[in-house]
Amino acid sequence: GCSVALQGETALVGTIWHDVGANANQGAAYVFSLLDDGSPLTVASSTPAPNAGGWNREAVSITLSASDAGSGVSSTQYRLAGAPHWTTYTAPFAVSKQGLSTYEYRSTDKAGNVEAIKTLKVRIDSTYPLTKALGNVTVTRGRRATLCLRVDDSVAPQATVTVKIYRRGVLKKTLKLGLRATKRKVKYTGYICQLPRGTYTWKVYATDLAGNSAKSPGQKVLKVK
Ligand SMILES: [Ca+2]
Ligand SMILES: [Ca+2]
Repeated sequence: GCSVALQGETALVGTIWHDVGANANQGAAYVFSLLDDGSPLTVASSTPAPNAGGWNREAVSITLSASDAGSGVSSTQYRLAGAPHWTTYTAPFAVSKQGLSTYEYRSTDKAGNVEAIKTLKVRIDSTYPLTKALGNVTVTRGRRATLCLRVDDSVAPQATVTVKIYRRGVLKKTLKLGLRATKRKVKYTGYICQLPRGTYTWKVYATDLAGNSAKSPGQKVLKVK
């Protein structure tokens, strides 16, 4: 006898003619079972797509697309990571929870091969940060100023912070503080002040990881003497 390994979606029915005793050319039909030992492949995508840091500013729709080179996809399932039960995927589903949601998903083919579980992380932040300047500052020209500030955000653990210094509404200096942890005081001492003597206003701007910017920057007075 012989065995034949086939991968494919098309059933194969063969007719093999062979001699059986005196009755030459007696026919016998054989049905070959198709071999499928490959798992399906599922790809998850978010609409709208997240930004480069993996964040969305609004609810997203999750699409699971499955394919199988052998017997074909039987079902696709998903669940929140750690949840006891799988949900059968039938159509794109919405995620609107603020913060991080981790989903697991997988597909099964018609031969019973189960795909290894994959993970999808969805990060949503729809709120803008709040900024505070924590005190008026006095600095001698040519010396370091100490600027104390704070950024609060209900979701984002970090925000990109910028301080802008104005005189009578005219921007005189921009200080880029980069990514800073939210919900804690920031004491910035990196600015050597070369502004002319006088009274200024310093304002704190922040943009969270999803791209939401503070609406009304916190501000205090800066005196250069
Ligand atoms: Ca397969
Ligand atoms: Ca936020």
